[in-house]
Amino acid sequence: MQAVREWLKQARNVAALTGAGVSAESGVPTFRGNNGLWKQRRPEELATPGAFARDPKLVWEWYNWRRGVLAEVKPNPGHYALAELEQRLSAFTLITQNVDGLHLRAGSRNVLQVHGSIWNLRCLICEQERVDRRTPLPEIPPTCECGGMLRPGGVWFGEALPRDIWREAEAAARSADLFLVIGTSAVVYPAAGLAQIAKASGARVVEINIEETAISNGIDSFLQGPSGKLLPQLIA
Ligand code: BJW
Ligand code: ZN
Repeated sequence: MQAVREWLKQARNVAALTGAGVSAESGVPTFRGNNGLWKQRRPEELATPGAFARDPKLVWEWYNWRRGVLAEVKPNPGHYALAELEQRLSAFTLITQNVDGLHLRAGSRNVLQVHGSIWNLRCLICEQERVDRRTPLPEIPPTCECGGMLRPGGVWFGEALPRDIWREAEAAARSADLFLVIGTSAVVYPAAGLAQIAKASGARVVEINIEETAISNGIDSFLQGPSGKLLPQLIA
């Protein structure tokens, strides 16, 4: 921890990649943890265009449940520590795989939501996007004024990430001299590849997680523990 604090002090350009683990202490279930499985279904069975085409109501029930959970929770000290870090540093980019919006609620401003937002809905026919924060939604699946079915706005398996946001994320990974990887299993690409991009571009890579992950070997430091505890310690 002491060495990482020093690296943070020396760093001119810091980027962080967060995953579901950063919101776990707020009470948001992770995707691959023991409590992450909704009705025993893996995310690969629900977060795909094929699953939605087969059974839109089932996929919407999953999202309705998650939206309901999110309506009840608050950012935790880990989210607030990252917002504070942005205030202190001249260059800080927060790249998040999370669709929950908790970083924004904690006050982070330079946030790249590479997997979109759970509060955005998109029409399958006219492709118009809208924000809808109602929980539960009054109608499942919800429909657009044009009559088309609305889908959740997040990025599913097999879909491209939003192009401009992804470009910014890659650029942030390339220009960082310190790259933090927090609360992600680092198995979902291309987001997980940002750590390798940062490393190859010369950054120190530090991981914060309660357990080792797919990228823990070959990074500069692994801090084991909950991010809601370790992030406030790191910036203290
Ligand atoms: C704590 C903690 C605490 C707990 N403190 N830590 C084979 C090889 C490589 C890639 C592929 C492949 N086959 C297919 C692919 C591509 C695929 C992929 O990566 N698949 C792998 C699973 C194999 N990727 C894609 O399809 C992506 N698109 C793509 O590649 O497009 C190509 C393309 C180009 C051009 C045209 C068309 C296509 C898209 C991926 C989209 C992922 N979507 C989801 C759903 C988002 C919407 C929603 O939320 O509803 O994103 S799936 C889900 O996984 C979600 C998450 O963002 C993502 C990552 O999960 P995350 O955040 O890491 O969560 P967990 O649960 O896995 O981990 C939590 C971690 O926290 C754990 O490590 C815990 O230990 C830790 N933790 N408590 C700190 N208190
Ligand atoms: Zn429409």
